[in-house]
Amino acid sequence: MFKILLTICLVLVSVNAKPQIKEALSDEAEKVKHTAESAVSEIAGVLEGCKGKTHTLLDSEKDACAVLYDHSHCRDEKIVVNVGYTELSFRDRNDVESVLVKKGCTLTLYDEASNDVNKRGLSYIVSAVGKDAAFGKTLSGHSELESRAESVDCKC
Ligand SMILES: [Ca+2]
Ligand SMILES: [Ca+2]
Repeated sequence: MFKILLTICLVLVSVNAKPQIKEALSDEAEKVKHTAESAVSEIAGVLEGCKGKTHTLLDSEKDACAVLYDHSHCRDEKIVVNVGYTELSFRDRNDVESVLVKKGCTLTLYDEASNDVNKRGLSYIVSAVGKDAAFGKTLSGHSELESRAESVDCKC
């Protein structure tokens, strides 16, 4: 879309403008183009946020099992959970939007928190079993418990 507008703009400029104006406009267009390209690569960086993501604690701590993030694409870390069952603090509940699971481990997210597994409601599993690196996933929608998890169970 931007490129089309830019093209139209440049065509109009080249048809009508005097040489000096044409040059000035062309400089402006170059700047706008550069800004737009930076924005595009920044967005791409965010969207690829979980890809190839690592975490020092997942690499160094034997018990560290998964990282929970406040936002999509593994942005804004909330907590690192260890192997076993963890109830999220009230601050972190219904707020997790992406996760990074240590290679060889499996994270189960639950809609509710309860010592009784049958009372935890809907669950969603993110598995990094068979992966050769940590596996990140953006939770998307109701069934993947986007911003809904209140407890997690992590196994390796
Ligand atoms: Ca959030
Ligand atoms: Ca919930």
